[in-house]
Amino acid sequence: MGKWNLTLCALWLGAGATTTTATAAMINVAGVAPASLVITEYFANPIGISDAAGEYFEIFNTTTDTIDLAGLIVRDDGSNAFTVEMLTVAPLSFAVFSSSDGTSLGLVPDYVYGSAMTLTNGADEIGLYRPDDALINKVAYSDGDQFGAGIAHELVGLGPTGPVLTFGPALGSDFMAATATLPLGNFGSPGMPGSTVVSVPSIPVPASVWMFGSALSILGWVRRRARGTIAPRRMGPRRTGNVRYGRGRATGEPDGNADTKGRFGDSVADFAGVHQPDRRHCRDRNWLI
Ligand SMILES: [Ca+2]
Ligand SMILES: [Ca+2]
Repeated sequence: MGKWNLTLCALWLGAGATTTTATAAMINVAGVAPASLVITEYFANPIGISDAAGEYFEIFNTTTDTIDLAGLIVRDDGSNAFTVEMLTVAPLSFAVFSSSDGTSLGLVPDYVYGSAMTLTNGADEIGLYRPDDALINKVAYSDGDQFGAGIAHELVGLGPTGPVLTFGPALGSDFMAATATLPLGNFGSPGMPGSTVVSVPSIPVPASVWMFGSALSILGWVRRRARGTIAPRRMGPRRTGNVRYGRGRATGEPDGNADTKGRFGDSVADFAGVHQPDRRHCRDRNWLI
């Protein structure tokens, strides 16, 4: 087992080293390019609950890096504004910002901004800005429930680089009505694509993941082999019942052994009196030795 342990340790160390180099980088929002973050959904007018308990908007990280959002400024063109204190969003992943803890709609927001911002049911804006006030992405709409109360607005499509600037349905055709159901008769897909077509490149599985999986497979095989649950490879025919041995049939064991099936592990003596194979023959068939 020492050799196997050494081999597995080498694989593990190799996998770890590869993981370090293959892991996506962490970048701060202060250095992101426009459209690195895109607003993919907003919900301004929930039904069955107060606006304060149900408003939310969703963003998507279009890059292959994790983005540290600390310092991200979110504001409209009026006086609503807040700055994100601590949040990261994984590559090619969504993050949900909500005015509440999301309990009423059964969602778990990534960030709660409270009363710092409201999504007006009429005209309003949601803008994402870097700490230096450079625009990352912005939605400006003139009708907060263009598709009816209780229906969130979902971005129609998200391309490889994301839109430079996205507008609400009243100012363009970028958004459509959400169809996924939420509690209390609402519709939306917070934290999920919903009907939004996401066609950004996927992240390939790092080679380290494959290597680690292979190492685990090898380890499992070695452990099963050591426990004897994996039999040595047999060169002869598979035996599942009474064994045909030579021209006879092992139906009894004159030496008194109870096993009459001729299973793997039986000794040659089990067949004493029934048939007397020479050991070379047994070794060639790899059955009894
Ligand atoms: Ca509202
Ligand atoms: Ca969504």
